[in-house]
Amino acid sequence: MIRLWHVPQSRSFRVLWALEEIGAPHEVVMCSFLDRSLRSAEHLARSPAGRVPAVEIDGQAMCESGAILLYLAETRAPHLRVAEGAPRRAAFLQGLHYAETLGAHLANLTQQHSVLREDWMRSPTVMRLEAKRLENALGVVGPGWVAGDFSVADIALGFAVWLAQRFVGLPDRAAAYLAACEARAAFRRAVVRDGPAQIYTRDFYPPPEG
Ligand SMILES: N[C@@H](CCC(=O)N[C@@H](CS)C(=O)NCC(=O)O)C(=O)O
Repeated sequence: MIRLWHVPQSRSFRVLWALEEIGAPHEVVMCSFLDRSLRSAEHLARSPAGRVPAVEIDGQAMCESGAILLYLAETRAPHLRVAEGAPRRAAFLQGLHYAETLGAHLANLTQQHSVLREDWMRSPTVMRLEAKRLENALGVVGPGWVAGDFSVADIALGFAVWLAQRFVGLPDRAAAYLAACEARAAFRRAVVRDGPAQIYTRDFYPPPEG
């Protein structure tokens, strides 16, 4: 049995979506950023930085979403990855990791807009800069799947684009890519299972004027 520690709207959505694509038996442990549960000794043993996703899988603990996606594909869904030596391998790896180029901007924007509660804690400069950098980074995304066929790289990247629309207007190609992700039944099932909003309470967080 696979066990996933999950917080709604976080990177653990990637694993939830992958599990829906694969149809692997699993259990979801719903967690919260609002209590101290991710800082418990038990959780830190699974995820030393106290984050999600964390999984127990095949008798091991894993806590990096990209690594979990790749491991799931390798062990349970070879059709969702491009094998070593295959022609689209480079594109596959590139897409899987490019998701975290977007992820870095998304994490900064989330911290500025949502985690920091008081205006005086926030930096309008950082908010504008990160939104611009995110917009630029989205310019190369889509409209087709990363490596020809749908793969776990699209789960990593699709999640990032899904979040990005909360902070910037998506370029047309990225919007078409997101629409293709949202059309997948497994994505829609994962959205239903994601749980009540915990991080984002607004659809759009515009950069401050200036
Ligand atoms: N590189 C990790 C990052 C995991 C991560 O930062 N998760 C965030 C949610 S998206 C988290 O748990 N944050 C809680 C915290 O920083 O305390 C991955 O891709 O899984």
